[in-house]
Amino acid sequence: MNNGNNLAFPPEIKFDVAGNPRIFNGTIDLGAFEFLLDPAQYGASYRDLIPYYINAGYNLAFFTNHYYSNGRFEGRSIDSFDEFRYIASNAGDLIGAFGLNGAAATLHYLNNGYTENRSTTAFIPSRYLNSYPDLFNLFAARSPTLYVS
Ligand SMILES: [Ca+2]
Repeated sequence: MNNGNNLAFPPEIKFDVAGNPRIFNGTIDLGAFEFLLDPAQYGASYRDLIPYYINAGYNLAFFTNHYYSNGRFEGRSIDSFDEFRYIASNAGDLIGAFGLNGAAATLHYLNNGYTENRSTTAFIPSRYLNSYPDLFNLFAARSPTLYVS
């Protein structure tokens, strides 16, 4: 508590997820709710929001503002974007460019991949596992409901 930087948060956001004042005793409280929101992950999760982010000059604060002013009331998830599936779905160039850097890949989707109409779901994990018996036996046996399609 009281460890946040007031300048790092948009001033129009005055309440946290629970509806409590974000600035208390003069300093923003860094509660669990604030730690959870990654504006890039939130934004990449919702294609309908990305055009507004672009119109806002590729400003990630748009997503933060949207979540606190609208998204949380609409029941939107803070992160349903699978950045590694995005990388695998564009394996031709993105594996080489990003490897396992999911944060960079997420920004790539927001800043380029969306307008380039890149797929986020072309890679089908269950199909991949079913193609390789050794992988299937290793992973699917552990979580059959996850991997058997
Ligand atoms: Ca994610």
